Amino acid sequence: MPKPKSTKVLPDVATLTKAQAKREWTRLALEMEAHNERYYQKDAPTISDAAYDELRRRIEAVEARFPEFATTDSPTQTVGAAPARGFAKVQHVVPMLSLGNAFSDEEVQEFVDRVRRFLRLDADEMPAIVAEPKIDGLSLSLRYENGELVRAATRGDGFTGEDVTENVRTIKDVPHHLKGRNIPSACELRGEVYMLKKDFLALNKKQAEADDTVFANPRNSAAGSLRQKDVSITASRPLKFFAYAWGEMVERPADTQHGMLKWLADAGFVVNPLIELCKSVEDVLAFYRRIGDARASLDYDIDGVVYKIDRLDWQERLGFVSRSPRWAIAHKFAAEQATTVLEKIDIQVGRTGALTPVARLTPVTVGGVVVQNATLHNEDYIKGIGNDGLPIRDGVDIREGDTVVVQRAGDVIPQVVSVVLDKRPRTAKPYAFPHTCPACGSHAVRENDEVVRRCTGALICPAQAVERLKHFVSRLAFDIEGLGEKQIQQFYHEGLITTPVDIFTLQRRDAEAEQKLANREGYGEVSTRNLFAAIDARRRIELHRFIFALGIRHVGEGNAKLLARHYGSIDAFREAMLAAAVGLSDDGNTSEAYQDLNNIAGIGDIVADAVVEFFVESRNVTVLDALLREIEVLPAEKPRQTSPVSGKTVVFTGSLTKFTRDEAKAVAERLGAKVAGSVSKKTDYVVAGEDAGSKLAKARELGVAVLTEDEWLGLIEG
Ligand code: D41
Repeated sequence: MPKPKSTKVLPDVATLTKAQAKREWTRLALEMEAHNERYYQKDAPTISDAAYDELRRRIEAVEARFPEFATTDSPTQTVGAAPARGFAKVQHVVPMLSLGNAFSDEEVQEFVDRVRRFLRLDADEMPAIVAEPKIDGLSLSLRYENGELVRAATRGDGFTGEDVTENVRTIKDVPHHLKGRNIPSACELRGEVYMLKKDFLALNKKQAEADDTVFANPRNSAAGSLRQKDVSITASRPLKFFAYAWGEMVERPADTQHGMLKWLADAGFVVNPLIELCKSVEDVLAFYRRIGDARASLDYDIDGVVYKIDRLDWQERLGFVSRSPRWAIAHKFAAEQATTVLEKIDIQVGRTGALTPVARLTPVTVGGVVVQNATLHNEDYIKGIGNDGLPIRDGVDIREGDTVVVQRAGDVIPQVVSVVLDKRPRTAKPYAFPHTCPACGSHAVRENDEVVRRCTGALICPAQAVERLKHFVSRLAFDIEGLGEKQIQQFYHEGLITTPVDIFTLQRRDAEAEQKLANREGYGEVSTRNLFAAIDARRRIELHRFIFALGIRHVGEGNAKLLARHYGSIDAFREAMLAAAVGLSDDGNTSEAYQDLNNIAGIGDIVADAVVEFFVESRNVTVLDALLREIEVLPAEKPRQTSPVSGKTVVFTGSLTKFTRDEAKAVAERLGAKVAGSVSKKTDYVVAGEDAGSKLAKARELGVAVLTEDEWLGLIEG
């Protein structure tokens, strides 16, 4: 049963004991790692850059107090994440550094002061600084030998990236041969791959129409487009490239940053035309404001500006600390915010059944973009509890009618960050998060410790239908040849297959249809016949595949096998689950059927609850029964029936010395015994280890046979 979540308020780092700090550090490190993976490997961040920076600052604060935590595997010491699988790894000859951040004018002034102190410049000497818009794309390193492009690699963790040479050759802005004079015999040139905002929108539109991946922002779209195994897909995507840096460089063609940029342009690269050479901190800050004002009207996303000391000999003297150069810094833009009215909260159901609340807003311009919708993340976020990297509101809930502050942090989906309580209408009521799925009406549940509420209508929810059908025909489930994800998508959109049952009635319906499958574009007699044959071949299916195919949450291949082995037949499974579903109440589930399910070795509360929830939704059962009229589910290999304990109910109690509780349970079940948690009249044996207590007493009282561990072993081996 879901537990209410408590309000989390982060304690001040300065007040933590060392043990508390270590726990906090571990929590933050794990969280950062997960975000890194989502950002770098999956191109699917779930928090804003600002929230990520906040996380990073907190872990840095912990490490500042306890420097011993800052080990080499701390996320503060590693950039990005190791390369994703699928592409060959490439070592960067010169590592790709990361950039320190400045969030205020003062921090920029401090950066310049630091540089001047380090270089011991005279009081009146100001280092020239190149200011560049910071493109929100992904960095790339290009290796040229004798002027020819030989290798292109993503940044990866800064040391090792992925080989994307063939993909990069399709980007028009990347020259295959360098032009002009002063071409070094070998060099690594670096810059940012990005996508224009308008190209991103057009691509997403096309993707949505094809029911293909829709990207959250131009950056993810650029990353996803670059890292395609099929180069022709990359070639079809409008990727662009700005050059701004270099790694290895055998002979250097210039001795300033701006000279190098000029050389890059002469060599055939696109260099951002907004880059400026600044002579004072005032110049630099004026540039920051000008670019900030122009941000919304630029054709591409930027998330700040970068300042670099112009003289390369000074860059060399300044060197770097940990992974960031002392001679450069990123001046980030604050997340853009605006105030508006939250008119209504809608619930969207994702492809996997997650219920996500969305704020419908009175349209408002946030940093030049009109925002009408914003994410409210989840149920707890609306209540103002929990944080997980999200803005903290300490119990202030969000209500329909509230005036709210909306934030757009460059790349991520706009979010509601706070409520203007002074403007709360007197009539505003706390929002009641629905406990039923708005797409299908099924019960929507939260698991222990999960913030997400999910629809349990696995087989009937239209929001989840395509995903479920894909799962249903997948390799470990029904594995129907010729009926893959693509065909499922197509059939679904044409209304030919909307539930799993439709797969098995397809041929019958086709026989009666006017518009035959065989007459369709892309189909013919042969492929239609093959498809029907492949479907027929799967009308007999093993129980564990069938259970897996149902798409019950947490029931993967392994758990499906455990369930199949335990229940043996689809009828037994179905009956038992219906009995357990009836026993479900708000204070848990005490039915015998549920206990039996929960007692299966390897099946815990979470899995048991998920299976029962599936059966609580009677329409799932209707679809299941309809399926069973079309197919035959083969019984599972039953545990040995002939063992001396098959069919017997056993209770283990006390501390066992010959085997662990789990082992004892697994062995007993393999031999066909049922292992129970408590002693009743139905118990056949109680196996008592040392210090057995109340269960042993109960057994004696009821006259149940009590065995020592050795006697039990003797029994099962005999
Ligand atoms: O436009 C950018 N995203 C950008 C990123 C830029 N204009 N200059 C950059 N310069 C560097 C150094 C100073 C380390 C050569 C960068 C980055 N780094 C960078 N991007 C991501 C991590 C580091």
